[in-house]
Amino acid sequence: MSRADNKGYRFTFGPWNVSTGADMFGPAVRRELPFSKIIRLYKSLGYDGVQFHDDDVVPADWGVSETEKGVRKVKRILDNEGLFVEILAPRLWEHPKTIDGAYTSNSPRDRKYAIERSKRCVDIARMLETRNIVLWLAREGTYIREAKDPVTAVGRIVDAINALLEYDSEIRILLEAKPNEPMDQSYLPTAAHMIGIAYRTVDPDRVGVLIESAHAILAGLDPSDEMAYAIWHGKLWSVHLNDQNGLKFDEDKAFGSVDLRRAFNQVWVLERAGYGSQGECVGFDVKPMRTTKQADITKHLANSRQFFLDLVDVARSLDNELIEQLRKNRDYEELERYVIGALMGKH
Ligand code: XUL
Ligand code: MN
Repeated sequence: MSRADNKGYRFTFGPWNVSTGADMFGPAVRRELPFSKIIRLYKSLGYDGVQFHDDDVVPADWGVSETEKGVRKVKRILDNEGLFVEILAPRLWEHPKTIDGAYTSNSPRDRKYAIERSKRCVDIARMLETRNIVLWLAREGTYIREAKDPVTAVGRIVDAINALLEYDSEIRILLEAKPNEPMDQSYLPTAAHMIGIAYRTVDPDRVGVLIESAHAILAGLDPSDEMAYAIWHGKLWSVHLNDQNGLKFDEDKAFGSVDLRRAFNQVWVLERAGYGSQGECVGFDVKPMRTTKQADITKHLANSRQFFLDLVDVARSLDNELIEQLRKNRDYEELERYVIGALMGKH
């Protein structure tokens, strides 16, 4: 599929998005596809690049030379498929040493582990030729407020980001906010919190955000306004598009599958901002339904991309002069009819 089929956008997803359906209440319902098979699906699904966690590439406990060898092997597979790597993220929430958080753990030994593991993630990223490190601060928060000192915690997160910026002068940090899950409350629960600390790091120009639709919705915010806020700061460097049906666990539903108008507004804000012109990718973070059969394990990815492209068509079909006129006349009833009509294919 060419860039024209993708309407100028570059699409990415991570191997974890081809999931087996295991959840808190039950085991896998689909076979796990080996990495070599997942990688071969990308191009046929119309995707251009891959998002990785560090241990999607090589196991976290491998030594230096083993790691280098393993990463080179993955790079070869990617090159053969014509795929680039968009982002690398250290999976800091599964290790026994990150039970009480990573950068904000109360244990100095565990905080040290988290920084060392993140530096190793930077090394893997550089070998895979990406400068983009995503930090989803999964366990940086508390189950009970009294468990950690919240002021110290913010400082510790900034110190960790600084350590990575100083470790490699080329990398960029993309902070991914999520207000809860797995924690009861996360520190830095929204993109705006993240952008706030970005300016207090040693190199603010290398710290931005990745905004996930569902995470913004879980914070009670509209994802398109969150994206607009980051765009204004010049800090929207990636997105994880998906959808979410109300305030519950992070559902990672197919993009546009719950609220089409909310999805349209995300596409529209990205379109108007020329998102992608600086190399930014349209990433998805979506799960198949648990009921999905093995043969359909990638349908949610095909659908999410298609819904995005169809909404690009809607955005491009709008009469901007008419919209400005309706805004000027404060005729928002007519503006609503016009937008809903466009979404229903009426003009
Ligand atoms: C978790 C989530 C992560 C990040 C990458 O909710 O979204 O998969 O996107 O670590
Ligand atoms: Mn995500």
